[in-house]
Amino acid sequence: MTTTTAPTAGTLLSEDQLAIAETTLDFAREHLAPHAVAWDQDKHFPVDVLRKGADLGLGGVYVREESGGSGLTRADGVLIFESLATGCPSVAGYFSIHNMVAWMIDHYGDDAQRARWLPALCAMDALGSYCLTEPGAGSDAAALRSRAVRDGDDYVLTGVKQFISGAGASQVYIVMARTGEAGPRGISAFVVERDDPGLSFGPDERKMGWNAQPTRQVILDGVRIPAGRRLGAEGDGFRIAMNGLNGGRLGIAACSLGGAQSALHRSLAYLADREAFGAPLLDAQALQFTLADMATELAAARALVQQAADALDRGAPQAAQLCAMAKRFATDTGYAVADRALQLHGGYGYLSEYGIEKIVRDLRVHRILEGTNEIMRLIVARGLTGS
Ligand code: FAD
Ligand code: 2MC
Repeated sequence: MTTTTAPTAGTLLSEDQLAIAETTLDFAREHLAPHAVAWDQDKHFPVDVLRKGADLGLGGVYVREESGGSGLTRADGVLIFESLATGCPSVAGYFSIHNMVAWMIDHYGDDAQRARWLPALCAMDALGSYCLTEPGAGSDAAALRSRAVRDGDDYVLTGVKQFISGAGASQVYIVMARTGEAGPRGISAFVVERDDPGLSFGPDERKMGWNAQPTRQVILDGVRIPAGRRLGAEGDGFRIAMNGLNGGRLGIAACSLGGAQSALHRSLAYLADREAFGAPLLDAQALQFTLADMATELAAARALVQQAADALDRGAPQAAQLCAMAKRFATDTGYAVADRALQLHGGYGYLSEYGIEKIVRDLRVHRILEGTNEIMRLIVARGLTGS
């Protein structure tokens, strides 16, 4: 059964983009979807499958080709992350975070930094994590308290980072830490490696969803790193972190589209097969209208995500606002669509083996991480009011 809504439904897609989406959809169908429920139940982080994805260029999606990446655009990236999420939103979400880290090193790093980390990141022989949130500073990220103190040719980092995706499994950690005054301008970005003495991890958090990847504290206890591990200038760390998140938010938005798209497809197949009152449930117009609304809302969200990706590619001044709009709208819409898919499956939607409740649980956190949807509204409102 085909639907008019899918990652490939955008009318403005080029031949290359259609090929990218098809290749990634095939990867998701073959390597992610068949295992997604088991990985969720076993809390298994499929690092071997991530490396298979890297063979297709998924480890450095928007790392420049001269740096060893795929050199694709954000508009390509959202197709990729939506396609991956049709197989497993949790694994797709991790791919998106890893790519945010790789892009930040390519974009803000110097030649030595790119040479040190990007080959392994692009091959996904090394995984990346992004460390902004702290126990006392989530939405108000500029209030972070981790410190990096200059000591000769080194920095010494001390603090705790909370909720870090991939922590423990990743080799490369971009850590935002305070080097100066209070507020956003006193923050710098650093690359910490897993083997650096003084780095340790909290226990893997027990979560509602996103179980196919670890979430742990990253604990920095006097981690001494050479000054050459600083990304960009002192005091630039908050800007670097925010610019990374603009693209990251699009990745999460796209993952919501993919998860919801999969839930919609499954609902169509289920209702065609399921009989009640002497006919397939798909014949009931009330349910057809529900499906029509789900497809329409996904198409609208996809259009906004693609518009925001295009704005980011062009460096448009309103790109950050559009990324926030897209993240807010696509993650709320994706969650609502997945929840309706669960309802359409009746009691079976509530059972783990159908995979629908897992999509709902995975998509719930997209409304929280990479900036809550309240913070997305704050960003949009500041853009509107000029505050
Ligand atoms: P708080 O900031 O305490 O917010 C609590 C509530 O208040 C929220 O509803 C929030 O929207 C609301 N609120 C706060 N301020 C305002 C305001 N001004 N106006 C209106 N409402 C407001 N972080 C990383 O750095 N790296 C990661 O890899 C990472 N991965 C994560 C993975 C998971 C599974 C989870 C759950 C979180 C992850 N995070 C990560 C952290 C995530 O980004 C934060 O949880 C999020 O930014 C919110 O911060 P908080 O949890 O401290 O909530
Ligand atoms: N893009 C580019 N620059 C940005 C930006 C963005 N999206 N957001 C802020 N900035 C700049 C801003 O322009 C300003 O620059 P300048 O000093 O040159 O004027 C600077 O950053 C400080 O910004 P604000 O004055 O707006 O800072 P404030 O503290 O008032 O608010 C806020 C910033 C709330 C927008 C920011 O703290 C935020 O986005 N919070 C949410 C935190 C978040 O998203 N965490 C996600 C963690 S990662 C994760 O969850 C994963 C799963 C990986």
